[in-house]
Amino acid sequence: MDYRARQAAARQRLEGAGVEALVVAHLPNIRYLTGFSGSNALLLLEAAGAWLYTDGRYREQAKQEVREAKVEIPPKGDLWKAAAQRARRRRRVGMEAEHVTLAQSARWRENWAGNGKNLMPLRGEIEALRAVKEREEITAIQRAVELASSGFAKLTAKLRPGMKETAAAGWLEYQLRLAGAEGLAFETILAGGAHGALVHAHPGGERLPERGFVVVDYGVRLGGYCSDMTRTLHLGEPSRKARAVYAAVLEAQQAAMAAVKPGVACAAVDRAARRVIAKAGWGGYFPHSTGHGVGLEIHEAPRLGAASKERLAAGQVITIEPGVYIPGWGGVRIEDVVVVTERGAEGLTPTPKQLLQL
Ligand SMILES: [Mn+2]
Repeated sequence: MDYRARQAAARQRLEGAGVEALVVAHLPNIRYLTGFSGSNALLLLEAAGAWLYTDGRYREQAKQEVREAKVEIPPKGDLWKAAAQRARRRRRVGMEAEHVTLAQSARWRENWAGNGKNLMPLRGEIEALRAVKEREEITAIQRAVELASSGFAKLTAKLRPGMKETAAAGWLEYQLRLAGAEGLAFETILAGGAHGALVHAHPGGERLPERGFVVVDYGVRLGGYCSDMTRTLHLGEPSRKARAVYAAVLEAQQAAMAAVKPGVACAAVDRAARRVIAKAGWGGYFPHSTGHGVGLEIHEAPRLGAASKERLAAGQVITIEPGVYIPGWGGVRIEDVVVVTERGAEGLTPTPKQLLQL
């Protein structure tokens, strides 16, 4: 990973925003700019250099991981005071408004503010850089996606009607860990029958139905990068309605993938999926956006929803995941990770998408 180039790009954005320094508080952004993966840090990025503040627990880890920044471990763990004092000669400083608490910003002001100084709330500066992936990042995401996909076949070999959702989810997660996952990218969603109609259902004491859909949405972390996939399988013989709903979601997913191209509005990709589902008669049953960027975080820029203002760019890695959720009946969602290339969407998820009956 080229931390020097990333910081150079970040400094250009600081210039564009008219600030002399940026206080980076969001840990994934700090990791992106310096390689540091600890759970407590603050980064001060200036034209002349970068200072990373952390605490004594991370002395050794910071030595091993941090690139292109000076590491400082302030006494009493007061990262905000130390960074503010370092920046005291700067008059215009940007701060990550979406990632700083009121208490932290007050601490900063106590140790920095003076006459004519300007603290500028900034949003999404580093996130915008992170949206477009380097080749090495795409490879890391692809590895995570392939590891996760390998777990799906192991799950389907094990799933039976009557199995508890918690047991099924736990078995899947254990297989992923055995295969080398560093962790899960988010809490696994595994929900059968009517429970699957909740978009973010958490596996509970529910038992999988004799006959009905099972939604499985999960991801792993590998090399710091996340994967994200959803497959919906059917236990027993699918009804006509079940086949129709599944076909509509699959067609919507393919329509959205076909709409992916650099320069295309993210909202247009969302519309492509929504149009198919509406035409099939389930327009009122698709309550979430069509996808999101994935990388160091499970949800990152760009967002692919009706209200998105962004446009796709080559090198972005996004999910495409339309769904239909019918209360009291069940849900279907199909989700792949794709890379935006000049030729269109390049799918990374190898698991087949035709209706799987167990
Ligand atoms: Mn997702």
